[in-house]
Amino acid sequence: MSAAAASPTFRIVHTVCSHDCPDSCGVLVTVDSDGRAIKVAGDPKHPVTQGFLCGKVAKYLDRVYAPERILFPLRRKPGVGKGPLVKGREHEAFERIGWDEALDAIAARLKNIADEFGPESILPYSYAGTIGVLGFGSMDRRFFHRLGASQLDRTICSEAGGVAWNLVYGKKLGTPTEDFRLARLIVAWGANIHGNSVHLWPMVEQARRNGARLIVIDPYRTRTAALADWHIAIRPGTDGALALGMMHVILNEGLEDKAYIAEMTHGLELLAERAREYTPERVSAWTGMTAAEIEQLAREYALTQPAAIRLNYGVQRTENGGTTVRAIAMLPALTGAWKYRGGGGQLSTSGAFKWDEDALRRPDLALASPLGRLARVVNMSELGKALAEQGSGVRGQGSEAGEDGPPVKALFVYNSNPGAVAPNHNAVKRGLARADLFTVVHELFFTDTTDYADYILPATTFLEHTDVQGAYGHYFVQLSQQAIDPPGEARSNVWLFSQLAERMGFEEDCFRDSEIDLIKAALAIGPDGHSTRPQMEHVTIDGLKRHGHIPLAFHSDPEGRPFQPYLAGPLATPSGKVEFYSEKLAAQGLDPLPAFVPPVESRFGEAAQRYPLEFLGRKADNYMNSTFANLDGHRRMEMRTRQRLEMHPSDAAQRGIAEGDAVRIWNDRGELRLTAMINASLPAGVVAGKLDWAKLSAGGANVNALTSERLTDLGAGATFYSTLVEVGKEQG
Ligand SMILES: Nc1nc2c(c(=O)[nH]1)N[C@H]1C(S)=C(S)[C@@H](COP(=O)(O)OP(=O)(O)OC[C@H]3O[C@@H](n4cnc5c(=O)[nH]c(N)nc54)[C@H](O)[C@@H]3O)O[C@H]1N2
Ligand SMILES: Nc1nc2c(c(=O)[nH]1)N[C@H]1C(S)=C(S)[C@@H](COP(=O)(O)OP(=O)(O)OC[C@H]3O[C@@H](n4cnc5c(=O)[nH]c(N)nc54)[C@H](O)[C@@H]3O)O[C@H]1N2
Ligand code: SF4
Ligand SMILES: [Mo]
Repeated sequence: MSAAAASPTFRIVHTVCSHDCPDSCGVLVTVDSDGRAIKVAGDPKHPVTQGFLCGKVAKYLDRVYAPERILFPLRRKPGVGKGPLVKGREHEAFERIGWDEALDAIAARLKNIADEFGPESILPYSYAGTIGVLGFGSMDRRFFHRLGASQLDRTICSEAGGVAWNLVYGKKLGTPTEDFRLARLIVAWGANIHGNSVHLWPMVEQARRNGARLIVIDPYRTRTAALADWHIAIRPGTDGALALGMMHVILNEGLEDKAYIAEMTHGLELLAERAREYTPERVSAWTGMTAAEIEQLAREYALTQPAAIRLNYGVQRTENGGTTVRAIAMLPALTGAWKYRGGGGQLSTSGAFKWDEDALRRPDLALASPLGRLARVVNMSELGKALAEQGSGVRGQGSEAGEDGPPVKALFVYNSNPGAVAPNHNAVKRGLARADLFTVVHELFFTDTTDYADYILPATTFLEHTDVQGAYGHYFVQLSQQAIDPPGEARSNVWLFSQLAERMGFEEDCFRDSEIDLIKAALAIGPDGHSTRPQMEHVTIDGLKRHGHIPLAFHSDPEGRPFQPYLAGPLATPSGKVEFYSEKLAAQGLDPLPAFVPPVESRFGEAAQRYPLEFLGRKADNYMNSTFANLDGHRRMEMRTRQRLEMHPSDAAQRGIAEGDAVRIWNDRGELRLTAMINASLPAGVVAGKLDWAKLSAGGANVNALTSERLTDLGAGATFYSTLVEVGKEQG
């Protein structure tokens, strides 16, 4: 790279990987004199990126310059029905049109639909195709607020865990990623570090070189689990019981940190009374661990400091996921692990980034919409219900009118591939196939979702637009600068919604804001050029341009003190303390203390009589949810387990299934066809498959054909990992 930097014919541009990953890597893009990106590399100066990229993004130019990228606006040809298209031949269903024609036609159609059915009949659907602050939610939110479109409750990923963590600590902060290297014990609790946030791994390795142990709690033997000192293959959805069992042992044996508890926490006596119910013997019957193992884990956790728990979002994708995260989050407060640098825990660091969201998203524009108020809210994890035929299904909550509001008549998808990632795929598919539903999709590739679009608009990669970004796995603000021109007529999310606003006749100046204007709004840049947001007062646009990344203020304490969250109060909870007991939950009529309630869709539920196997439709190590799954190079890296159903030898034997057999997996919601792969490291009764594109899978269905729209106990999130199925050998 230094040779390239020295050469006048190359430029190196600082960008930020905007995929939905905790690591938010600084990415240096080398651009040649023709304006073509020729290399991507991890920023060696970024303390978390440390100069390397994950396997997915190391091959990023395969995605940027993929021959199958969508380069022009497209319109469905008259008479061509909506539904799965053959990969590589999607073009045949669409005709190329110009941007002007596309924008005019879409604006006109949205106006008609708003007039006839009310603007709430328009549903934006977006998630984390990009987690850049602008790309994720800025001009788009302004546009939909002003229009009066339904609001989307973005619950599909992290809501249960986020709500739970905030109930305990008030804010999503955690042990700095760099400090994990100082831990003596690391517990990866439903967190696939090696696959999903690989930049934590070097810290884990360094800690282990200094004698730390790594314990992984995951029903599936991930790469992380295979490398652990102790892999606990817990039964899905039973982690809450384990956390309560650990509390039982810790309190029983007096291993709690009385000083930290007295100074920093609220409700220990009540929690202790609750924890008494969770004897190791009871917890053993749920989790599949022995009572001795539960005791050993509790003792090792409480007696080793610094001890750090890496949670991430795996455990909260179960019906009881909110309470589970709440219970686990209490452990470092019980043992005082926060007091030791390198100890504590991390679910997410996102609470540290206080962007000026009101300035960026302008919810006040809803007052200028035909509704004159904020629109109703529709839960994205219930898309199937929201798109059900008129007169049925969930229509949404939160409308001031107190009614459900109109059926969804238009769906505007960007930053997401609901045709692959949303739960209850068959219900979603039925909705998307409705002839009366007007669907626009802003995308880079022909996905499971674009197959149902009336219009497809070409979108950009993070190399092709400017953005600013925080992270949910570190504490650095970063500027992502546009490195190359977008190919063809691809355009960014900001550009698209600014243009659409103009066609709709929205006259507010804010719709003409440039990317830099929006970045200034997000940072609330003051008259002296500095951000006025907490912990970002030292951040300037020039500084970002110069350095690429800037640590948040508390992370780089001027007196050199390392950042340790929850060391001193008051916290942002109602009591100002770490809350073992939550008056807030009590006021909502909910259990103020954590308790273990087995998921309905688990071996402990009634449905297990018909569907006795617990199914985990997991993420792929070499894709990003459904992103990259269409690229040959990435698919090759997934070869070993792609289109496989992994099952325990005893479950296979009971069904006469052998390695390599074609199997059918089904429940009331759908079915799936995969190839059996025997895996003795899974708990008996648990089977596992992987998220892929439906249209690239046998039978045109992916794992979400089996998952349900049931919601989590807190946060109304998706419950991908609470799914029961039966499996049989394919005949003939
Ligand atoms: N390579 C890659 N990286 C990614 C992603 C990707 O798809 N691929 N996705 C990104 C996104 S969107 C997110 S949210 C993060 C998420 O990162 P993680 O939080 O790590 O999320 P998951 O992979 O969903 O779940 C982690 C692990 O939880 C396990 N698990 C499932 N049920 C249970 C349970 O009941 N108890 C316990 N203890 N474990 C359980 C799964 O087997 C899985 O290995 O990763 C991001 N990074
Ligand atoms: N069975 C099962 N289902 C799951 C999960 C699971 O573990 N198992 N994980 C869940 C989780 S944690 C999450 S976060 C969701 C993720 O769901 P999504 O957020 O939908 O994630 P992706 O599958 O990555 O799809 C993002 C899409 O956005 C597009 N995109 C990228 N950048 C841009 C851009 O700048 N503009 C526009 N307009 N589009 C862009 C990409 O090409 C891609 O097709 O999936 C959930 N679904
Ligand atoms: S996906 Fe994650 S690990 Fe990979 S480059 Fe992007 S931020 Fe880094
Ligand atoms: Mo996610």
